[in-house]
Amino acid sequence: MYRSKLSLLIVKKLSRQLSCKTAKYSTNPNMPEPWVNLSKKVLKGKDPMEVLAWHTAEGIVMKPLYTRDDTKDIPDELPGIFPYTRGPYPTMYSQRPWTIRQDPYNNIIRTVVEAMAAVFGGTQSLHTNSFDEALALPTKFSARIARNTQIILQEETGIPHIIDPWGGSYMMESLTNEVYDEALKIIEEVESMGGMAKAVVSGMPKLRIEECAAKRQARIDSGKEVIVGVNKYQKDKEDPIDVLVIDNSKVCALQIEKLKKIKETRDEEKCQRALTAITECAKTGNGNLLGLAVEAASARATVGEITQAMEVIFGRHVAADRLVSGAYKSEYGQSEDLEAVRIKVEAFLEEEGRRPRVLVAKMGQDGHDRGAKVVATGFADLGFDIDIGPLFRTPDEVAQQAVDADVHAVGVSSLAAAHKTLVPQLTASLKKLNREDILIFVGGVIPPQDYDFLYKAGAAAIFGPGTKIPACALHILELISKSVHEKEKQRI
Ligand code: B12
Repeated sequence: MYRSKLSLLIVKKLSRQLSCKTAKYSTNPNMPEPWVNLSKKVLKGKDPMEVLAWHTAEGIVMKPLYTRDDTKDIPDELPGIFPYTRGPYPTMYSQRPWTIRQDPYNNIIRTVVEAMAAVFGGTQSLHTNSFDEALALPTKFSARIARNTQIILQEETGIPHIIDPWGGSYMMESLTNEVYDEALKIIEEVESMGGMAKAVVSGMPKLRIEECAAKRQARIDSGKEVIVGVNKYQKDKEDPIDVLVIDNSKVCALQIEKLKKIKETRDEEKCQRALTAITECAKTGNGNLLGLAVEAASARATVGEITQAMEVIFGRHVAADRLVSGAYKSEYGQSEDLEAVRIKVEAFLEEEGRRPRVLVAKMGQDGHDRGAKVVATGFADLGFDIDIGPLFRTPDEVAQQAVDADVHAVGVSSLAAAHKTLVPQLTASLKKLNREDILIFVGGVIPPQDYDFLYKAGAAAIFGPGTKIPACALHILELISKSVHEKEKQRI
């Protein structure tokens, strides 16, 4: 109920801001008479529905008061459980940095706040992260806490039983409005490019995401944005924490076994016919590729075979690797930290005749490229020469690219837990090419208990989530300088 003059003012201001049309009282009869009378008194005789109702940025009419009657006509079979009338918004990783490895129990608190925000916003699909998310796949212990976060919100707090708990909040609605306006600008920009498909081909959406990630990293690294336990209130020493260990080779053997069984037991002729139909459709353009892919999958063709059937005609997509430039440095602002690294990079250039050169590589089936791009952008802004490899490379391909570009080091970004397989293979590939002198360092989601293994397998340094880029760059520069000097000594 809006009793105070302040709330009235706020609502009026909001109404103006959102340029709302007022909804018709007659279409919303469920407002109890005593409330209407009281409101009229406060509003000096004006109809509350005329004065107080407004449209949200999404165009939903918000009445000044909701009662139980408002939900009585809502069908039970609405998606989600309780009547979520603010629209279907799946929520995952929105408006958040990322779950953090340092002082990881803080993630439980972050997740509660984020989950509550999502529920307040009327989400219909909620993902709550496990507190050990930046270390590995969740354990049963951490997954249970993540799950219980949802159940507690659902069954203990009562929040989901209120249609719009923040209804009337100036802050919420003006923020929503801001998001709406900003999103609309991007949508219009995409439209002006000829639609999303064309925008994707141009690389624009990806570049924007990367720019945003690089800026955020700069805000965190410079301490402008506080992450408790990472850039403020850090612990002197991180406590060891139990993480889920998965035996990669066992999973790989099981998967191969499963594929073998499928191929042995399927109707091979039917499957091949379905795959040929896909290739034919790709060639002639006649037919529906998606429908044919479904048919092939029903005939037990694998995803690899289905995409292969198209690849013979279309080729395979390789994303263009363009690097955002300047975003990290400009967001970080003038600082001694950055200047110190930059001066050392310039000194290296002076001494060696070229800048420290690093290939940032992604191997295997790991498609997480944000960290790799953030690091590449940050390093380039600090004066490094950066090559960035495409996704899904084999260790041999990465080694070849490293040798061709004559880099000082390969920075492997690994988030999908294949580091124990791929890093030793990369070491072997470089050795095969007689370039063991090229340093390997690794970044990403690497559980601390794997560090020793990786050092033994050839990694010169390891950097996890929360890595501060200037410190990391300085460390790598020192390693490169040391290795270059050793090489020179050997030559003499
Ligand atoms: C965002 C995200 C996604 C996005 C990725 C979008 C993209 N284009 O990158 C989406 C939603 C697509 C996704 C998909 C999947 N994901 Co995911 N994802 C994440 C998440 C939440 C954040 C990763 C991220 O971008 N962080 C922000 C960047 C800036 O940080 P960063 O990469 O860690 O980089 C920092 C450091 O690590 C380091 N660094 C990183 N690389 C390098 C390289 C060098 C050279 C150096 C010096 C430093 C360095 O410096 C950076 C700055 O500090 C992580 C969990 C987490 N909190 O880390 C899971 C996570 C990586 N995903 C995971 C999984 C399982 C998946 C899926 C398999 C899920 C599924 N079943 O489909 C798929 C796989 C997709 C694929 N093909 O790889 C798991 C991997 C499990 C593991 N390692 O054991 C994680 C760890 C979550 C978890 N605990 O379960 N994911």
